[in-house]
Amino acid sequence: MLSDVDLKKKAVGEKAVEDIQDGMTIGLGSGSTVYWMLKRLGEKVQEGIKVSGVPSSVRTENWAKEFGVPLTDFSEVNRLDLAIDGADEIDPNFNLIKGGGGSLLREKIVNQAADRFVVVADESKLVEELGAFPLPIEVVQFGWELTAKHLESLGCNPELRKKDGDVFVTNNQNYILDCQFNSITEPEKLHEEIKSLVGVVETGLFFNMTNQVLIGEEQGVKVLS
Ligand code: ABF
Repeated sequence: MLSDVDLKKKAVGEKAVEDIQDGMTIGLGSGSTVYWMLKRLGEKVQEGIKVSGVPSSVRTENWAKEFGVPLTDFSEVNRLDLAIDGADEIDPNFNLIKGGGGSLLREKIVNQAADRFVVVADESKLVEELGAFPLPIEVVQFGWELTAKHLESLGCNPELRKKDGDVFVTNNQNYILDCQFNSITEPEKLHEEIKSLVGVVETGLFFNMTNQVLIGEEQGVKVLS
């Protein structure tokens, strides 16, 4: 039995597939809403649509294989027609916090390679201002303690992400520091400040990238563009 939130994720993930045309190359995002997009896309492949996707995480790659979505990579394509991905927070200017699932680096690479980037989310992800969700920052393992100290000077309290009691390691063999900023009024400025710190690989701040947001809500799917 699917929960109300899962039903909203399913509806919005499936809705996003309606934009996918025969012959497209697709950026395949990560997360539980994208799961439903992949499941529906697999059904369309069964019905005969020809697509190929670049996965933004190993988990997405495994789901795509499970659902029969053909895969490609950046050795074969250098542009994507459309990327579809989830988010942890979405502000009114379509600035995003992403990375709750630990895949932010590949997500940003994939989403930036797309001509159109569509975010799929349940209504709980809509916020007036970014920051309540701790900002995920991918850092190299070497000297992460020093990188955390530098981040503290920017006004957050970095937490090394753990999973099942062990330190979480990303698909790129890096660590994630989750940084609670509470209020992020200038995402681009904060992103640049963080990226200037040696040891930082990428931040979970996504701006000037999102073309459309599909929101799953009680009444159905709302399209924000
Ligand atoms: C992914 O979607 C991540 O960036 C993010 O953590 C996740 C959250 O979305 P969902 O609620 O669909 O799991 O892209």
